[in-house]
Amino acid sequence: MTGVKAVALIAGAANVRGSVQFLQQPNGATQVKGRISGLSPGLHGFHIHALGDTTNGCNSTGPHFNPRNKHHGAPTDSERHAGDLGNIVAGPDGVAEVSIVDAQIPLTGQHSILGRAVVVHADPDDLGKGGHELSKTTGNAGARLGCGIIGLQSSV
Ligand SMILES: *[C@@H]1O[C@H](CO)[C@@H](O)[C@H](O)[C@H]1NC(C)=O
Ligand SMILES: [Cu+2]
Ligand SMILES: [Zn+2]
Repeated sequence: MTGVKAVALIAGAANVRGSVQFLQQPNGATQVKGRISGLSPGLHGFHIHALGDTTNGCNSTGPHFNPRNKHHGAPTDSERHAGDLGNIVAGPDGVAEVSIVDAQIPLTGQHSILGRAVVVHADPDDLGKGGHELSKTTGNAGARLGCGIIGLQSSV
């Protein structure tokens, strides 16, 4: 199914704010576009987490979305969580422009990301390769600075 659109409004700790849009493409991949401000300059882990629950802030959004029971990895790895979108990069102004296309985060079907959360972290995601005890589960990306629940957007 194409033309499905979703949006997540990012909020959380301190001044982290933003908006991220998801567009399902004809080939089944999902285009992710947005802008997140209030970050420290540099790399920040960026993932789809399993739950759309912000009862306890971004901490309630569960682990990385992982419907195929894989280890954490890079977006380009075959061994990766579906939710592993790697890192976004904030400039000196603390703003990250998000532009990603990924084949494992559909907006329809059994492994849909609708109703789940997108999360931006304090630290870089080591993409599973940092040798830290958390590398294979979270990429050791640190605190959850901001998040938003992925909801359907008007299709016109
Ligand atoms: C989320 O978890 C972190 C790390 O455990 C903690 O420092 C923070 O206060 C928690 N945030 C909320 C809203 O509970
Ligand atoms: Cu995450
Ligand atoms: Zn992961």
